Amino acid sequence: MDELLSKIESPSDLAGMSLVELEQLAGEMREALRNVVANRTAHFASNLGVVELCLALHTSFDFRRDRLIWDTGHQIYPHKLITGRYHEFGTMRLKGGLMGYPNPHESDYDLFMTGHAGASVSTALGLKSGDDLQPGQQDRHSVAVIGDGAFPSGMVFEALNNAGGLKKKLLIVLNDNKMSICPRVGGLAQYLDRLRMNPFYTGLKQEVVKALSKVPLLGDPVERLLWQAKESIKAGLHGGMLFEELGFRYMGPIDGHNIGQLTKYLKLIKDVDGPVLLHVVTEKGHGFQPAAEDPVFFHTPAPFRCEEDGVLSIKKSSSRAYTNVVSEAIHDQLARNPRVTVMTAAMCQGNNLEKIRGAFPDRFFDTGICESHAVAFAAGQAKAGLRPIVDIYSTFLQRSFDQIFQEVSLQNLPVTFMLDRAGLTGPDGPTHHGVFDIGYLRPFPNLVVMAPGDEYDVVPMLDFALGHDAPVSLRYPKAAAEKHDRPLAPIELGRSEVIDWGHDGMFIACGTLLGSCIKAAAALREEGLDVGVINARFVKPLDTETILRAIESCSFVLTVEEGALMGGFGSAVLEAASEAGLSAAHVRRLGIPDKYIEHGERGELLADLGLDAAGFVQSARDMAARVGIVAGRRQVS
Ligand SMILES: Cc1ncc(C[n+]2csc(CCOP(=O)(O)OP(=O)(O)O)c2C)c(N)n1
Repeated sequence: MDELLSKIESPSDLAGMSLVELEQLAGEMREALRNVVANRTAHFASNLGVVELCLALHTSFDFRRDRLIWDTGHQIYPHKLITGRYHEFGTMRLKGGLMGYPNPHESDYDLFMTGHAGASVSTALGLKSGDDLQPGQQDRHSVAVIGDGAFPSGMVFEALNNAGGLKKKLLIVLNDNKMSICPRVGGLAQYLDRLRMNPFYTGLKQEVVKALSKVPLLGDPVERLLWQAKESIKAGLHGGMLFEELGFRYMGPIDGHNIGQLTKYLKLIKDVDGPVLLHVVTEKGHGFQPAAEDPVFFHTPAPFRCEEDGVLSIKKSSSRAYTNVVSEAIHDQLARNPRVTVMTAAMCQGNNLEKIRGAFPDRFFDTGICESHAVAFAAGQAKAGLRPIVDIYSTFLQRSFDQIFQEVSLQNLPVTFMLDRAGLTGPDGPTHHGVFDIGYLRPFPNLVVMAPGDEYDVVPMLDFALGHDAPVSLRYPKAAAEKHDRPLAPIELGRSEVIDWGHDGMFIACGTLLGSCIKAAAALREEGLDVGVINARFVKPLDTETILRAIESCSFVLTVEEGALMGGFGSAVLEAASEAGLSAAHVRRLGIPDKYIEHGERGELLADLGLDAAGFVQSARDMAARVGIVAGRRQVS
C-alpha cells in the first residue's frame, strides 16, 4: 500500500497534508522499510523509530535551503523515502543501488556521506557558522538529529562546548530511544533516564500539555516559548540543567511519535535565537512489534519473513564468521587468564561479545561509541598490569589514531587490538570498509601488525599477542572463516609461513585472501606455471628473510592484501626490497586502489578489483607474460 508515498516526489509534497494523512503516510513508509529488510540485511529498528520525526522535520523546515544532518546516517531511510528516492528503494544497499547511509551523490538533501557516529553536531554547527558569514545566508536553519547512543561521543561534547560559546542558532534533536545497538550504557544514559522521569513526559504530561496549550496562539512566538519555559519551571518540570549550563535551551522530553506535538515544538524553536536541544523520546522498532521487542536483533537484521501465524522465520547463515572465531578465542583467554580484559566501543553485538559480557561482567567494558577513550582506557589498564584486548572494527579504530600513538605505542604498552571488518565490509560501503588500518598502524614504532591467513592462525596469534610485551594488532575480515589444511608453522615474531615455494612466481598473501591465492596457485599449476604461496602473517616486523628470497629467486612476485595499497603491506615489501638494494620491477601489488569503493556484496567488490582467485590467476598470467614466461617455460632472455 503506497497510495500517498508513491506520490511524494519531494518534501514539498507534504505541504498541506493533514495530520491524518501524515499518519497514514508514516504507516506506508514503515511498510516500505519492511519490504527492504524482508529481502536483505539492512538497518531497520532505528529507521522505524524516526518516521514521525522525519515527517515533522520536513514539514517544519525547508531542507532545500535549511540544513539537516542525521548523525551516523543509519536512520536515513525515511528521509530517503520522501526526498525522491522511493521508487529506487528496492535497490537499497545493492551494488549500484541506493546507499544505506546519506549520500550527496544521490540527493541534495544529503549533505555529507557519513556512517561514523558523533559528527553531526560539529558539521551542523559548521554549516550554520559558515552560512552566517555569507550575505543572504543567515536565515538558513541548521539541524542535527542525534541518537542517545551516539550522543556520548567525545566529539559531540566538543561541539556542544563550541556551540554554547558561539551561541549560534542551532537545533540539536536528541533522539532518545534508550538504545545504542545494544542498550545504551554510562553516566549520560542514566542522566537521560532521569530526564525521562520528568513529569512533563510521564504521568503529569496531559495536565501540563493542557496548561501549556492555554498559551495564546497569536503573538510573538519567542514570548510564547519563554512563557512555556517559565511555566514548566514553576511547575517543577524543568530538566536538562546539564545542557542549560552549557548554553543550550533545553526543551522536552516530548513524544517523538506524535507528529502534531513535534511540529508544534519545531515551529516554536525556529524562532529561538541561540542553540536549542530538543529531547525527543522514541521507541526503536516502533510500529513493528517484533522489532520493538528485540531492537538489538532488528538493528540490522538478517533476512527474515513473517509467516501467516505471525512467527518469524529467520534465515541463518550456516558458515562461521571470523568474528565468531575471534570472540570464542577471546572468551577462552578470559577464562584462562584473570589479567585479560576486553573492551568494545558499543559493538558488543557486532563483535559477538554478548556471551563474554554475560560470563565476565567485571572484565568486559562497553565504553559506548567512544573509540578514542576506549584505547586510552585500555592503555591505563595495561599500565596497571592487565592485558586488555580492544575488540573493534577497523574503520572505527580510525577515531583513535592519536591514542594509539601517544597512550599505547609511545609507552610501549601491551594492548592487543582485534580489528574486525578489516577489508571490504560489503553493503555498508565506503564509510565502513576497513581498508586503511595497515597503512595507519605500520608507522608506529613498537606496534606489531599481524593478519591471520585463515582460521587456524587466529588462536595462536591471539596467544602470541597476549604473551608479547608490546602492542599488537590483528586484522580479519567480515567473512566466513576458512581453514587450509597444512602442517601449521608456529607463530614466531616476524616469521611468515611458506605454504608452497614457486619457481616461476610467488603470491605473498597478507591476511585471509590467502585462500584465494592457494586456489589461484593450484589453477596456475594446471596451466604449467609454478607459482607458490607465502602466508605473510606479519606486516610488521616483516619477514624480510623469506620475502626478499622470493623477490630474488622468483620471476615475479604478487603481494596480496585486502587493504589500501598506499602504505599497505605491498608497500612494506617494496620498501624492504629497496632497502636491500633489490630491483622490484617484477613485483606487483594487488589490493585496494586509491579510491573509495562503493557498497555491494564483498565477493562482488573483490571480484571487480581482481582480488579473487580468478583475478589472481589473471594477474599471475599477466606477470608471467611480462617477464617472458610462456606456458610454464621461461624464455631465455
Ligand atoms: C564511530 C562509530 N562507532 C560505532 C558505530 C556503529 N554504530 C552504528 S549505529 C550505532 C548505534 C547508534 O545508536 P543511536 O545513536 O542511539 O541511534 P539508534 O540506532 O538508537 O537510533 C552504532 C554503535 C558507528 N557507526 N560509528
